[in-house]
Amino acid sequence: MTSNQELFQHAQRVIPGGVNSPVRAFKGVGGDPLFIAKAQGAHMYDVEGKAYIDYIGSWGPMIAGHGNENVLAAVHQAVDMGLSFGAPAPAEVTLAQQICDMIPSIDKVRMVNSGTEATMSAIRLARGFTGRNKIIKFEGCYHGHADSFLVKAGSGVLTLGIPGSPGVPDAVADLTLTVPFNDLPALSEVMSECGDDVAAIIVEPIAGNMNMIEPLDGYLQGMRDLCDEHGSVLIFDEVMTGFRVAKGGAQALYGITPDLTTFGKVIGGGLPVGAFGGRQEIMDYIAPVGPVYQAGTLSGNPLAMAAGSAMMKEISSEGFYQQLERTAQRLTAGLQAAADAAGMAFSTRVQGGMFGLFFSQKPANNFSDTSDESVETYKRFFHEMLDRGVYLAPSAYEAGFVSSVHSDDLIDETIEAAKEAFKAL
Ligand code: KE4
Repeated sequence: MTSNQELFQHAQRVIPGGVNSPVRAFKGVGGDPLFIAKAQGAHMYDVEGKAYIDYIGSWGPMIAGHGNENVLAAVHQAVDMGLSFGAPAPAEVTLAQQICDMIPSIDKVRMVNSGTEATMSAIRLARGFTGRNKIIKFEGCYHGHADSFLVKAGSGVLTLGIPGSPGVPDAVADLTLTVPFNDLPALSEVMSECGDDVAAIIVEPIAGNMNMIEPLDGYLQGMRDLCDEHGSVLIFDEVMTGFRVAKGGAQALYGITPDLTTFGKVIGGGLPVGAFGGRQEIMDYIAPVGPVYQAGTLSGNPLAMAAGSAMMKEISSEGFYQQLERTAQRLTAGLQAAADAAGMAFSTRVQGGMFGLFFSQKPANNFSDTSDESVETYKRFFHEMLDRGVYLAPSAYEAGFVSSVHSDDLIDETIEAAKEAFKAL
């Protein structure tokens, strides 16, 4: 049996950092990553055979648990029909129709292969549709790794972007304005300065990449109003919140209609799928109907479409979200009670099957609210829980996820582990 350590040493020789996505490397919590051999239900099993109750769920897709029999059956059936055609296939139409039926703001949707592709394409579409170049994003929100998003707030009112990563040209970063999340006056000020040059405002309607931060009352409506006032496209990046916080996503939860929405994760059922969609007037600007080019060899891949379509059926089953919310609330209430009993400064947030854990008396409302001390405490908590067979997000800046197969017994087992972990901190 190859150990986690042996695998990690080999992986680092042939893959940068030994991982194919940075967060997996445990840099956010310290220590070395585990290599997962298999996953079933609410559990993952590392290559040394140790079981973990899984609260990342592949960062959101595994909302019906690992190895859901209906999703697997759909993929097995599709495998025998062919792996990829590079030509239209019925499954693409099925999934597109399901998304249009479930999300009222969407008339048409284009499939891609990742959340990054979805947000990158949505920004290009908004620029093509408006003829403008500037975009606005929010500090602490993550929209994938396209150049336009790897930008941090510059100084000054206009918060002109500066590259957030080597390799992002200044010329690109200059077009991205970054504003604090949940600060409507700051957004209004920027829009009053240059709103008529802003192609789009892109936002995670619930920010899940700086832990879990919900919009303050009126914030999203204010954003909607500013876009209407200046003719900018409002893009809800629901790659994480879509079909996760509610069946209709965050836009259903808050009753706000974006112009475009991006998806990923759940809609692929675990296979590589992203999508962007919105009202027909904008979506018909995309090639081949319109002039904005966007393409992909594996977009609409038949296996991925089969998995995604089966997943859409799964989450549409009676009572799916009521049970998911009950499970997540049982978890967060139990963790809060355990933390209180241990005298820990601790708070939580929960919506649908998504939750955030904060080592502070109250949850954060924006990126700057997160203290170094709370991050350090989270790191220790992560390892205390991992040692007890509970796999949380390996970063204090991530949200957590439950699935429909996280039973009450597994939630209670998690809470018992937390009682010991809090004492050990
Ligand atoms: P992908 O390109 O990783 O499929 O999606 C990018 C993306 C876009 N928008 C939002 C709101 C997202 O959360 C993401 C990706 N989420 C991270 C987890 N916070 C993926 C995990 C990773 O980077 O490995």
